[in-house]
Amino acid sequence: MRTQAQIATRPLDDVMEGLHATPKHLPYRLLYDARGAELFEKITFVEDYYLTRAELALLEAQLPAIAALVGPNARVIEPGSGAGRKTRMLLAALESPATYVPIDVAEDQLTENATSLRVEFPQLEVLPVLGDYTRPLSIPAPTKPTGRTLVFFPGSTIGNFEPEEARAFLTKLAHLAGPDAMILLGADGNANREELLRAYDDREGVTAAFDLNVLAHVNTTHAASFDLAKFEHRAVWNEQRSRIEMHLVSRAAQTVTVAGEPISFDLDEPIITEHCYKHAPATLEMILRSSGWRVTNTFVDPAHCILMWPATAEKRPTRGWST
Ligand code: AVI
Repeated sequence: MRTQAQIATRPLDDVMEGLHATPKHLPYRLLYDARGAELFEKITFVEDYYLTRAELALLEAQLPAIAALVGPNARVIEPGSGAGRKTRMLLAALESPATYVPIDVAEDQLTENATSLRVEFPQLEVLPVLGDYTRPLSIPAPTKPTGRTLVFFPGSTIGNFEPEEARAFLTKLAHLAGPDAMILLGADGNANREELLRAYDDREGVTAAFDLNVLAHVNTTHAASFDLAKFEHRAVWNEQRSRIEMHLVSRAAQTVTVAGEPISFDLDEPIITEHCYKHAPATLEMILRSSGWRVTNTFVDPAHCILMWPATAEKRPTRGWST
């Protein structure tokens, strides 16, 4: 009989590979299990996590301009749709949006969100896709004609990718979305160490709970023996790479079993669980351009350096995802 750990083949490989590496790391997507998705949603309301608040305000201010660029009957595709607060604002501002395709790994949230959007926007066709948007996916075709396709990718999630991965992902989105499509990309360009450390290690402890939950997740899915009390969440500003990192630091020299294998930790040894690049605006704009997107505008919140870019796709053949 196969064990639970053997069944989870791909994540197990990622986990073991990461835990044997130096420094140790875990794939960041593991943070977003059902509990993690809930905790992340809670983070977006935390006072110290300025990103969501600032982006919501920027989006609200720029929505009329965005709606004018997108035009009527749009098909909106949103990788990593989450709870959909920004989506609702966008859909309400667009002129008769036709189709909405949310893509997410959190099944309960995806289903609940789709159900409530169908009630809130009765004319909108909602076509949820359950899956990891960094992997090849099939996007359902709309059943009625639509106007422009808009890929909505706010929330600084692009910062969670390595720069080369970000380029590959944005290129894939350009292929998927087609020649006349648009993207609305939101990212945080803040490089203020103090603000970032506070945002990623908030005083309410929500980010710490979110980070530690990854160990509980690995305990269940990979038959591991992490004692959460023996690890501590830490936010670290990596100035050289211009990124904020989340570390889980071992409070003791200890050995943990993961899928039957012993993994040793020194006192103070970290596991890197997530990083978010805080690219300078010009850097991210260059990544967008080299991924097949023509930047049309840049909207900025100068107080926190939150940016949104509407950009238009250039024509390329489809690769990676299909419709
Ligand atoms: C989803 N992502 C953009 C968040 C970020 O800011 O990197 C995840 C997060 N991690 C800790 N707090 C928020």
